[in-house]
Amino acid sequence: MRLFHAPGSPYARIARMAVIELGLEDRIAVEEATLRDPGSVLLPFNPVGRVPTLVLADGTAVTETTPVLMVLDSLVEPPRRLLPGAEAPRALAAYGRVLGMMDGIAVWNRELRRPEHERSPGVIALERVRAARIADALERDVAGGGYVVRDAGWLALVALLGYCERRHRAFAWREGRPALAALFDTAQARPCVARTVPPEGMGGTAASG
Ligand SMILES: N[C@@H](CCC(=O)N[C@@H](CS)C(=O)NCC(=O)O)C(=O)O
Repeated sequence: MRLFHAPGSPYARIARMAVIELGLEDRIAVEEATLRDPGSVLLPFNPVGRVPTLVLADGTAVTETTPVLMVLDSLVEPPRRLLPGAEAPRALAAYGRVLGMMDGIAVWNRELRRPEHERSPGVIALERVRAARIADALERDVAGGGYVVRDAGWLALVALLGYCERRHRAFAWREGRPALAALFDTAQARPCVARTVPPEGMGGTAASG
């Protein structure tokens, strides 16, 4: 199996971290793909052209982070799975909350990558408020004992904060959020985190996500 990623993509980082956490490195080749590039190695497999994309042995290309995690989970014996099931709605809510913030940050970051005269101040303002609102909720969640289990929600949270830390500096996410900062800083020692740190930058180049 082949997992296509881009080094700067927080979504693809979740899948890359999952491969390491689940001990699947000998079964899945992790390969870099360019994005928004008509010559990308990814496009013959996946017309969507987004990462993460997991290409199975029979050529099936699974796109979108959550379906990719579902397949990865299926490759290991329970109880090692990362995605919470419907029987764990709080864990599902925690994962969804982080994905929602990631989507908003991605929109905000995309605006900032446009030439200044093409940016939408309204979109930026909305996403700035959304990000702060969710980050405040996450701070309360973490301070209250949430995001302790290393499941999909934890992986997504670390990938999200790592993206803000290195590729979306417009958002001062640490300010007033000591519990989130402590979780993120502690997580850096974990091999799945240490080995997938995104490059610094704004994102948006064909290769980087
Ligand atoms: N909803 C998708 C989002 C994935 C995504 O947006 N990936 C970005 C990189 S961060 C991408 O591949 N962008 C390329 C493009 O939009 O063409 C998921 O959950 O995987």
